[in-house]
Amino acid sequence: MKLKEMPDEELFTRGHTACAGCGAAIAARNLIKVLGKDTVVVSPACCLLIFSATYPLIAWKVPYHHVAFENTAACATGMKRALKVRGKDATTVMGIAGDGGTADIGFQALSGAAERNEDILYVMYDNEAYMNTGIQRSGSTPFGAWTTTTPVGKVKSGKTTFKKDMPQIMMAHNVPYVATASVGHIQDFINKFEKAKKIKGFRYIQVYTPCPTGWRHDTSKTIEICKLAVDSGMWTLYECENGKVTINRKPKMTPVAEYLKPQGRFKHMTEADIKTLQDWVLKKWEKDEKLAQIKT
Ligand SMILES: Cc1ncc(C[n+]2csc(CCOP(=O)(O)OP(=O)(O)O)c2C)c(N)n1
Ligand SMILES: [Mg+2]
Repeated sequence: MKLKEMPDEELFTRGHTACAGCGAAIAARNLIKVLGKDTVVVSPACCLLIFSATYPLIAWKVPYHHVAFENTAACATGMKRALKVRGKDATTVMGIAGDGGTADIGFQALSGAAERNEDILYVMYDNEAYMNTGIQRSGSTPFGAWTTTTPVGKVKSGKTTFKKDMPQIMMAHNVPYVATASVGHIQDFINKFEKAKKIKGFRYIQVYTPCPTGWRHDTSKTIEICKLAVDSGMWTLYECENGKVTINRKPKMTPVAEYLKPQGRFKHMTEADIKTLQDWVLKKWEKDEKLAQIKT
């Protein structure tokens, strides 16, 4: 489906309370248009819950289930199996959680569901920290980033370890579909959700969703930052279909410093810190590119 062919009807409606410039809200609005009405959403505590589904108000026009922080993938599994028993196998069941609820706290349920090849779509929207509770670092926070639990001080400044490579961890589960997407590359985003909707078995999409509040950037710069993330190689747009990896957009290898500049969370970083991150990006790209060369 081309962007201009997207239905006008909104299934994630106005009236939600996301911050201006919130990448997660852009993701929710677009992905549910692609998945359509016959979708059940399963989601734990995260910003998305707080801004779109706090009783008695809800922005979703499809069934929405709030579950515990640890068990999104397990609950989505149960939901899908129950629907199947009732003859509603065509319904898409989507678990959607933040990076904290996916890469850290919900990981064991996620890994189990993936290994069993449950017939669900799991979406991690990646704003690179626990935002809803006040910007704490997660396994998905990048090197150098300030968060309230990786403060800037005299001894250490920002996160001292690197971002967990969740897409490749998910690929190692040998599931039918793993992809990364970004709200700044909407056509690619649409293509991936369309594809994921049609595939049977476990599907995982990790979406890059800037957070102006936590990343300390201007609310008008969300999409610009998405482009810089992909151009610099900080975020690889790729997909893995039954083990075959395709790179969807080759990074221009714009210096990572350009990506860091508009974001207050990186402003304390020294030249040495930036070099450490730049070296990591180059290595990461080398690894991603090699994956795409593997013949299946
Ligand atoms: C077991 C458990 N631990 C902690 C919390 C508190 N909590 C709710 S949301 C949240 C942060 C969520 O972070 P993330 O999953 O990245 O989503 P975001 O808020 O960034 O959108 C935390 C720690 C909880 N609800 N349940
Ligand atoms: Mg988060």
